Amino acid sequence: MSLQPSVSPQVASDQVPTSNPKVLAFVNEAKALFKPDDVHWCDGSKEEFQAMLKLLVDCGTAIWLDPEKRPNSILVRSDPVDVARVEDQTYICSEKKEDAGPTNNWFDPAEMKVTLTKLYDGAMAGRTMYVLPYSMGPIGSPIAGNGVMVTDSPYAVANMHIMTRVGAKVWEALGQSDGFVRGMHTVGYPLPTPTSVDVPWPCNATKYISHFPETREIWSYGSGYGGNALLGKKCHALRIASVQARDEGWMAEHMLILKLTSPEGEAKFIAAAFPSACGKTNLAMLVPTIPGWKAETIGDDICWMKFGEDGRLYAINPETGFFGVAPGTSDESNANAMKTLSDNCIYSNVALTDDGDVWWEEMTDEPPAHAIDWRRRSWRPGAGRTAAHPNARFTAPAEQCPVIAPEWEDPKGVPIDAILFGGRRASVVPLVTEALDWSHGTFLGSIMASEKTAAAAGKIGDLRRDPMAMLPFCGYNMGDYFAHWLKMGEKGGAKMPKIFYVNWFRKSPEGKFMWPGYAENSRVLKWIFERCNGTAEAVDTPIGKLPAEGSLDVNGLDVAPETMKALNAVDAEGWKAELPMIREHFATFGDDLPNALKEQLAALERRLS
Ligand code: O2Y
Ligand code: MN
Repeated sequence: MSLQPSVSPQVASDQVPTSNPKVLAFVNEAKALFKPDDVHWCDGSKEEFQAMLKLLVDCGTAIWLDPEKRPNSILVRSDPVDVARVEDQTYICSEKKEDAGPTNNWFDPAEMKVTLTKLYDGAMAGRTMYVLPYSMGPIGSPIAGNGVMVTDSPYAVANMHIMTRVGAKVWEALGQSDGFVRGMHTVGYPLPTPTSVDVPWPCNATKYISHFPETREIWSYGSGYGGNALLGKKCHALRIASVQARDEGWMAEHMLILKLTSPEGEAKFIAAAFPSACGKTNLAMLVPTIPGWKAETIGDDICWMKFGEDGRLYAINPETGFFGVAPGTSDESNANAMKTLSDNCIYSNVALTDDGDVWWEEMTDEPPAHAIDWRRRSWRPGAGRTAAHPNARFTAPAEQCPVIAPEWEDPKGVPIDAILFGGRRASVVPLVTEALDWSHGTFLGSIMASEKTAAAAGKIGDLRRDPMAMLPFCGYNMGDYFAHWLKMGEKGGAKMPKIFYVNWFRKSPEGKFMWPGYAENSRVLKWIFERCNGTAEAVDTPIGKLPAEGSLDVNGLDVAPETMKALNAVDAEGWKAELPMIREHFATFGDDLPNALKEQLAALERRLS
C-alpha cells in the first residue's frame, strides 16, 4: 500500500458545547490517554460532513466519484487486512465470565483495560480526536439511547453522520445526565513526529473490539472498518443495548422493520431477524408482487422494542442510514436500495469504473469491460477474482430511500404485529411456520440456523446455529437472553406479536431453489398479515401452524402446485434427524438454558413420534 507524503490535514475546534461533567471527564481522560494533537467536538452539521469527505479525499483514503453519476459521494478503499467485523477479536468483558456465556469471547475487564491502556497510550499522536455525541433513535424518544464516542477516524465520523443522529440536540437531550454509552475508538496508527508518514488506510494488525457491559463502555482498537469502528451500530445498538434491554425490560434485536399495507389501507408492522447476509435489506425494501399491497421500510438491521402504555411492543429503528452489503444489490434484487444510492453516499471496497462510477458483482447483467478493483488494481471480467470485496459496503441515508415509511422517525415507535425468524435452509424447514405461542416462537428463534449455500440439496448440510441472528451480537450469556425473551412474553401476554419461522431458500432434490424469493416473499407476508387478523387458514402440525391449502396467495405465480405442496409440508424424518443436533446445540448453554426451551424440545419430539 502506497505511503502518503504528509501528515493528514486536521479539522480542529476548541469549542466545548456541553458542560456535562461526566462527558467532560470522559473526554479529558481520553485526551490524556490518546494524546491527540487536536480535539474536535462534532456538531453533526452538513458542513462538518462535507469537511470529513474532503479530508478523506485529501488524505488519499477516498476519491470523489463522478459528480454527474454519484453526486457528493466518495469511494474508500481499506487496507486488505481490515475489511470486516472481527469476531475472534471481539470481547465481552463482563465482571463474571459466566455472564458472557459460552458463545462470546470473555476477557477480564480489568486486565483488558490494562492491555488496551498500553495500546491506547499516545495512539492518536499526530491526529485529531473527534468527540461525537450521537443518539440511537429519534432524539427524545423513550425508546432511544445516547452515546458519546471519541475516535481518530474521519471515516468513522462521516459514517456515523449518516448512520446516527449527531450533534447539539444530543447534548441538549443528555443535559447533565450520566446516561450515555462511552465509546473509545482508535485506528492504532499514531504519527508521533512531524516527519511521520500517514497511509491511506491507517489501522493496526492488532485488533480489539471490547465491550464492558456493566459500565456501558466500548473500547475499540486497530480497525477502521464497519462495525468495528462505527460504534453506534453493532457495539452499542446490539451488544451493549442487549444488556441494557435485559436490565430494563425491553429488547434490542438484530431485525429489520417493515410496514405492510393491504389494499384496504390496513397497516401492520413486521420485524424480522435473519443471520448476516441473508437478505434483510432486500426484504426491508421489497416491492410486493400482489396487486394493491404496499411495503415500506422502517429499518434494515436493528430494532429496539419497548412496551407502550397499551401493553403492546413498540419498535424504533435506532439508525438513520443503511450500511448495506453492495455485492448482489441490483435493480432486480433491490431496486429501492439502488435508488437510495443516488447521492451523498460512502462506498467502501467496491470497484471503480473507468467513467468514475462504482460497480460490484451482480450490480449489472454485464460487468464493465474494465475497472479498478477494491485493491486499486486494474481488473477485467475473467480476472479470476472479484472486482469488489465480498463485504464491500454502501453507507446511504435512510431518508433517501423511496419507500421509507412516514413513521420511520416517530419517537413513540411502531406497534409490532409479527416477528419473523429465518435462515438459509436447503431442506427440512418449510416456507413459513407460525409458532404455537410466544414460548414456541422463542424456541424456533433459539434453534435458527443457516446452511452453507453449497450444502447438498435434500440432506442437512453444514449448519451454523445463530439464535435470533444474535450469535455475534448478544452482549451477555445467550441462555439468559433466551430467558429474557420468555420473560418478555410473560409480561406482554396476549398482546405480544405473533412469531413466524420463514425459509426462502429451500432446494429441490435437483439442487434448484423451489421458491422464487425476493419480491415474491410478499405472498408469505400477506399470509402472515392475514394470520394476524385471523382471516387466513392454517393447519396444526407437529412443528407449528402451516398454511392450509389455498390460503397462500399464488395467483400469477409460476410455481407448480406440487412444489407449493412440498414447500408447505412437514418433513417429519428431516425434523427427527435434526433433534440430536438441537440437543447438542442446547447443551452448549448447560444449566443456563431455560427449562421452557427444554420442554419445547421434548414436546416437539413427542409430537413428531
Ligand atoms: O462490520 C462490517 O463489516 C459489516 S457487519 C454488518 C453491517 C451492517 C449490517 N449488518 C452487519 C452484520 O454483520 O450483520
Ligand atoms: Mn446486521
